[in-house]
Amino acid sequence: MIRNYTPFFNSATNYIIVALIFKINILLLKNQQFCYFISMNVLKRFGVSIEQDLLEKFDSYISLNSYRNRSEAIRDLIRKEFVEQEWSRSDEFVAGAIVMVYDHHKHEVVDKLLNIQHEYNDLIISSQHVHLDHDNCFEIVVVKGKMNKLTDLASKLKSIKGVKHASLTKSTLGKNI
Ligand code: NI
Repeated sequence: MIRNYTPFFNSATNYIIVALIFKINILLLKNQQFCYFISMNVLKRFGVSIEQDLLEKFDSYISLNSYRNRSEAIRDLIRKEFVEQEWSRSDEFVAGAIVMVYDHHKHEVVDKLLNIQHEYNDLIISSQHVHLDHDNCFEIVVVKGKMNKLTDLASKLKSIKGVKHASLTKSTLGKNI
């Protein structure tokens, strides 16, 4: 008995079917990614009830801060609240910047500032030093790490005699907002 055995990939029709299935799978995969991408960024609308007085104040705030519309201002306020929340949890990883002004002639201030920055070097991403005038220096230290360690570092820098001003700007790594 002669058996007419045809391997699966031996006919043109099978090639076309396999190619079509492959193409459909690729399209489905792309479509899923596309849907996922859209669902991550989709804008949702919701109604807000608010007292007229408060709304008028909010509208003044919007124009004062150059927002294009209320939605943009609300989004920013919500994100700001989330950043505040991150900074309220001591084990949260955050980012920020410490800004300082000091007189470099006074009380070995430069040595002390450098020693502390070396002590916390794992938190410091970069720093920039600007000579404001003959006496005054302006320094920005960009930091990233656990919230409690960043506040420790800022406090230590702030407390050095000769530092005229120091502030910590609290920002975020952006993953949770
Ligand atoms: Ni300087």
